[in-house]
Amino acid sequence: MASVTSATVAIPSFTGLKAATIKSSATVRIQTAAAVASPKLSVKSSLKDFGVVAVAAAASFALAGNAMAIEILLGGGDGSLAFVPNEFSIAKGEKIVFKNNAGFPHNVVFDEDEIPSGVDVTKISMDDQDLLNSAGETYEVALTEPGTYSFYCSPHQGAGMVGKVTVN
Ligand SMILES: [Cu+2]
Repeated sequence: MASVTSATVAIPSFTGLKAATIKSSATVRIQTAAAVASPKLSVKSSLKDFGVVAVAAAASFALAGNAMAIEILLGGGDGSLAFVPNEFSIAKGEKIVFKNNAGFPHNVVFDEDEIPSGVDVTKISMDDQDLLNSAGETYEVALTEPGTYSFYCSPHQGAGMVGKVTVN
C-alpha cells in the first residue's frame, strides 16, 4: 500500500505528461473492448429473432412452392445422421431451408476455415448451442458470396454429419 502510494505520487511529479498519456490510452482500450463486445451481443440476439422469422418464412415457402429455395433434410429417412443431400449447388442469394427430419436434435454451423474469405461465419451459422429439437423445425439461410462452404451439425459432426454447398 505504501509503495503504491509513493509510485503514484512519483510518476506525475517525474513526468506528468507521460503519465497523462498512458492514462488516456488505457481508457481508449477499455472503450474499444466494450464497443466490440456489445455488437456481438446484439448480433446473437438478432440471430435468435431471425430464427423465429425463418420458421414462419419456411411455412409460406412450402405453400407457395417458391423455386428460389432448396430444402435440405436434417437426418435421413433411414435414420442416418446426415444432411440430405450433403453436397449441392445453388445460385447466390437462393435460400437454403434446412429442415429437421429425423435423428434430431441437429443444428447447422458453417466451418469458419472453409467458407469464402470475407464472409462472417456468425452471420450464416446457428449458434453452436442452438438446436432444432422437433420435426419440421427449420433453419433458413441465404448465401450471397460465390464459393464453396462447408458446414456441419455440431452434435453429430463426429458421426459424419457434414455437408458442402457451392454458391454460383
Ligand atoms: Cu445432427
